[in-house]
Amino acid sequence: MSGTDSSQGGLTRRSFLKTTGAIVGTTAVAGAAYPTLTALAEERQTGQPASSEERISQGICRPNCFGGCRLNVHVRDGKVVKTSMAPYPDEKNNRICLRGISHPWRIYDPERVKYPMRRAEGTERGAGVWERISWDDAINEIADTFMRVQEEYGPQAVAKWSVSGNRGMIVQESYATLFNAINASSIGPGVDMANAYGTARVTGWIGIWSSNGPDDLVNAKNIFLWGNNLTSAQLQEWHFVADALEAGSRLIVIDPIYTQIAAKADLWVPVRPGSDTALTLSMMNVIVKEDLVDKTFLQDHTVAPFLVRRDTGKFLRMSDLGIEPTEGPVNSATGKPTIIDPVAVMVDGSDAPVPSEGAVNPVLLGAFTIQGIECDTAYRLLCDEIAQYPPETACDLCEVPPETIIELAHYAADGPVTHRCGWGSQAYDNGVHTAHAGATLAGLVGQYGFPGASYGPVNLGVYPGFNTKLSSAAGASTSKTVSIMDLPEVLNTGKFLGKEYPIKAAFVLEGNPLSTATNTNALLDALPNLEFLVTADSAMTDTARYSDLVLPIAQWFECEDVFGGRQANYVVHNPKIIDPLYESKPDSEIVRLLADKMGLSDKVFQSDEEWMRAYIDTPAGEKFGITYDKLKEAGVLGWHSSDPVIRWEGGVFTTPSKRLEFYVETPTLAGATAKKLDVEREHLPRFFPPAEAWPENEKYSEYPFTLLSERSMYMVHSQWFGTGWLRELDPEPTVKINPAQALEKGIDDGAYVECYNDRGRCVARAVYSEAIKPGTLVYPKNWQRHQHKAGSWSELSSSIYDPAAVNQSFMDVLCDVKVWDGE
Ligand SMILES: Nc1nc2c(c(=O)[nH]1)N[C@H]1C(S)=C(S)[C@@H](COP(=O)(O)OP(=O)(O)OC[C@H]3O[C@@H](n4cnc5c(=O)[nH]c(N)nc54)[C@H](O)[C@@H]3O)O[C@H]1N2
Ligand SMILES: Nc1nc2c(c(=O)[nH]1)N[C@H]1C(S)=C(S)[C@@H](COP(=O)(O)OP(=O)(O)OC[C@H]3O[C@@H](n4cnc5c(=O)[nH]c(N)nc54)[C@H](O)[C@@H]3O)O[C@H]1N2
Ligand code: SF4
Ligand SMILES: [Mo]
Repeated sequence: MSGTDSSQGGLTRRSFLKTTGAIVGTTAVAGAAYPTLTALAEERQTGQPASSEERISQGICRPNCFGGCRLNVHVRDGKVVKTSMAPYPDEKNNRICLRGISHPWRIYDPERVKYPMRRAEGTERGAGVWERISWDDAINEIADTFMRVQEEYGPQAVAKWSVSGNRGMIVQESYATLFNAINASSIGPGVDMANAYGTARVTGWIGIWSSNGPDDLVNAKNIFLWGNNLTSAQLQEWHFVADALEAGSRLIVIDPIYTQIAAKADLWVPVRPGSDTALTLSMMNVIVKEDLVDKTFLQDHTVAPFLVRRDTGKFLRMSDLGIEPTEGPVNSATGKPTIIDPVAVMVDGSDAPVPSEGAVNPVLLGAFTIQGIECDTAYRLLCDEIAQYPPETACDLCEVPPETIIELAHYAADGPVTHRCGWGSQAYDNGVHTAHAGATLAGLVGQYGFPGASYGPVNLGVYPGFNTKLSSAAGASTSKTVSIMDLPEVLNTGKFLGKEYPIKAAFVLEGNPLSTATNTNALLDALPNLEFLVTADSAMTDTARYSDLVLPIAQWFECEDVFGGRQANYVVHNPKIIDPLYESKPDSEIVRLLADKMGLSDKVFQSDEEWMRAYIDTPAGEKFGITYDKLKEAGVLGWHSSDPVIRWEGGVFTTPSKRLEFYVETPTLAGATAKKLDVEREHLPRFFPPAEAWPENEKYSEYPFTLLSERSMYMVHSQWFGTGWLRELDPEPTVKINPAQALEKGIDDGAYVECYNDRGRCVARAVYSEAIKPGTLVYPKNWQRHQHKAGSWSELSSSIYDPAAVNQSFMDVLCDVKVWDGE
């Protein structure tokens, strides 16, 4: 049982319950008898009452785990008694996990937020003393405060603050519409962007992640998993890997930790945390040295032969040589003709440059001075970079023996090869370069565009038929997105990008940033500058606990929504299966109430059905035969053939040149940030050590452990944190430590230890694990603060990020560990 509900930071259970009005949670979690569930169990034991017939409806499970599993929701006497797997039309997508079967607990969780609640007057934020209020009062207070704050400080002073918590479309659309209408700021979540931008700047953008479909793994001869703990974090995908292993694929896992999936691998490579880019550059070094490159692919499908000007770092264009650009077809977006100004390349035997398209056998490796302009081929620049990483040198950086680097290079060149980059190696400062390097490595050996060959994180099929412009139809917000890493500074100074930028009120939805973000002490220190913080959630999360107002939202089976994409290429309808419990309301209704109160009723749809129709019934959707009526009738409709998705077929990319642009001509920022981008360092994949977790860092002698997080299969981020059925299996926060190092520190297996650095601390139960690389500590992330004896993991990480990706550095963290003294 979850007996870890300790007192800390004012957020004690007892103070939480000590309220003026009626309040959420009359049953203690610790050791409690869970009345609702006990009642359900009793009902089951005594057999199904004759009067109660089971009704089964299909819904969709939709946390951000990429799964998107269809579920049968079994209802008896108006109560959800069970959830089970519901089939997709193609059985390869059928699955459910332990979280999926524990929805009844989540729905009837005695700790669920049941009523709108306001922080009791005169109490501190986070003190946990709440007053139950009416919906009218809650809506009036939010609307009045938002209008007052905008009047006083400008429209940007209200911020929409979401992270990744739910993939329902109407929830997202409805809030986006409202916050666009009032020109609110957004807080950028700063998650997952380093591998997204690292790959996109090389291959071009086609949605956030773009590897081949998981059912294509079986076509790969060699599968590399780079920091991708698939058996915990994409467990819905494991069966595709198992199929591939059965079909004879070789599995190579690159991870500092001997994870469950590493145990299934043919080769496990315990790379030093934060050094994948050095390893990848070294593999390329071997590939070039041994001439394993795919020369034709490099010439025809990459920018390798493009000439790069030494003076500007830009591609040499024919216009630089006096050849006037010509007009191409009209661009439908701008209504203007495209300008065709080909990039110059050299071809064998010629002494003058020619346009790249149509050039036969262009020179890959060379330096030229053309009309006085000094140039190198992009491939030469790449080779110069990778020449710095022979295996003997790289070994010192990545702790992988030279012979293993050579072996890895041979596997990477032996196609078809699939590389899956997870989110581990990108969660460091400069993480964007791991994906930039990886995407380049795959191109060097031509591993794109055919079955079994791809580089990227998971494939997320994003249905192209939805009207994704709906929420900004009347205009996008004129205010900015402020990344969560910049937020403390913006709140503290009232400035952003050098200008006045006060943010005074925020509305948190689909996120629990005070648990899931980095450096939460810096956030907590800055939040007093916010006059008003509202959270709409069904769980009393860290963020809800720190808010001024908490709104109870209807959970997924209590309202209608639509879901598209993720790891099955289907659009799924989720009907309202039971009525919203207690006083909870669907998010879209909350939006309507707020809009009404703020005089914006005409900006929002007056019913979910209208919203769904406007979102689903599009000309693009019609081409797929998908309409709201058909979807509601069928429950699930496919939009892709049952063949695996293959990305970049024919070696055609979505970059400006349609080629693989491992040399990035114009590196850009991934989002609005106060930081400047050093363009020079971003053209090519380069190794930069982590900003903090590296021996050269001065903090290293004091804090010698690199603190890594893992995804627990018992939670999706912080969701399911209070689910009793899962807490019986996984009762409290833990941290894995290598036994040899634990002994040195006098730490017994199972003892409470304190992990700490100069930013914060966290107390958890030590678990001896030989699977842990010495020098690292590994914790399952996103337990709530009150579930720890003291502190919280998110206190230890820093706000470090690099502007190319605007991504949080979850793993770039140093700390030390000691036996907890009970304080
Ligand atoms: N159960 C569950 N599933 C989830 C989630 C969840 O919270 N719970 N979250 C979902 C989301 S939003 C995401 S983004 C994905 C994340 O999916 P994954 O990235 O697969 O998940 P992690 O558990 O973070 O795994 C990262 C792995 O990287 C390793 N690692 C750390 N540093 C390095 C390094 O420098 N190099 C290499 N090669 N490896 C390193 C870690 O040891 C770990 O095994 O999971 C999704 N699925
Ligand atoms: N240490 C560490 N921290 C990490 C990471 C890591 O690797 N290590 N990974 C990061 C990554 S990749 C991610 S994506 C983030 C995820 O971070 P978050 O998205 O903040 O994580 P969740 O716990 O899923 O929070 C979602 C919240 O939304 C609520 N919610 C669910 N459905 C709905 C809905 O329909 N409406 C409303 N209003 N609320 C809803 C849930 O109850 C939950 O409290 O975590 C990041 N945090
Ligand atoms: S939590 Fe994810 S993997 Fe589990 S049932 Fe739900 S969607 Fe599927
Ligand atoms: Mo994520």
